[in-house]
Amino acid sequence: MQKTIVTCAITGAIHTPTMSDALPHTPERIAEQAIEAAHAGATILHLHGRNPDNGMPSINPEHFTEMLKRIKAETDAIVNISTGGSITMSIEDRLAPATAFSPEMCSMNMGSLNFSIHPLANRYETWKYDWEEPYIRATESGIFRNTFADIKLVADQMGGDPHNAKFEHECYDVGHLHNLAFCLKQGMFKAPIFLQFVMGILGGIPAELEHMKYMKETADRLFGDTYQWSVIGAGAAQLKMAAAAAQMGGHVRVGLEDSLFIDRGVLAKSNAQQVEKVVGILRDQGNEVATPDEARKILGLKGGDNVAF
Ligand code: KMH
Ligand code: ZN
Repeated sequence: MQKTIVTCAITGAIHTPTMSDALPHTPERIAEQAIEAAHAGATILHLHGRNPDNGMPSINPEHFTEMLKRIKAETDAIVNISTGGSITMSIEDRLAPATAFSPEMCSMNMGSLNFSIHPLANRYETWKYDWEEPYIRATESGIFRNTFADIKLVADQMGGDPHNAKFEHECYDVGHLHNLAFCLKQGMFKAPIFLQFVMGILGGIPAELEHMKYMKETADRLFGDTYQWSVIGAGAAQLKMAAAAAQMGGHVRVGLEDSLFIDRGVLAKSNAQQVEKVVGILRDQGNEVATPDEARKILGLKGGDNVAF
């Protein structure tokens, strides 16, 4: 059986500092948690930046420089830099960190959606920083914009020379797989493609096993044997979806970007704690975790020496 690639998404742009003390928001803490996650078995580290003063999502390359250097010095993990930024940012701004550091991988969001986290706002009475509550509530009327022109821009900037990055194609619903099939026909991406089924975000497909099966069947029909796939079960669905995906030949993604929890109602202490737990589940059910070099072969990556950090 093919080995399982474990992605860990360390901080993201969904959760805010009030929601968990474990969520890292300085370059030092993001680097520390990423390194611990890699040592616990994470093959790919999916990274966003944060402003160290207040934890706001950031695309300022200054907030990436030190963390990327430390991660590269202390791990062999594959670095994947988000081009999703946060849903309020323009596509040009969202590209800034990936174009500055030329990682082996970067994310690529395959369609627009009502990416909404506004129900979370009612769980908190006080907030650490003033920006957090309006940021969360504003998603009720926000759209995470990823038009075909936006997708083409990311493909043009990151897919060919000089960056030659492999994309993590974030697909939040079945239609996004069809968007990707259309783009492939235009010659925008090289095989093997790496799909990330993002399940359980309000505005996207729910995290249910029937839906995962249908996403996989659709991908089989559209992409044949030219693709690899992984799953994000957002929130409480994280480990259930990961375990099921691995049994179906898929890869898995965990991390505090997608879920703050380690168990029902129990906040995770760190990203590494989630990685340890999923690696244990994978081993118990007979899946072997891929090393970074094994994943580089599976995904056809350019190699960790060909990055700009
Ligand atoms: N936070 C995930 C649900 C990106 O960074 O491009 C989606 C994501 C997007 O990871
Ligand atoms: Zn992300």
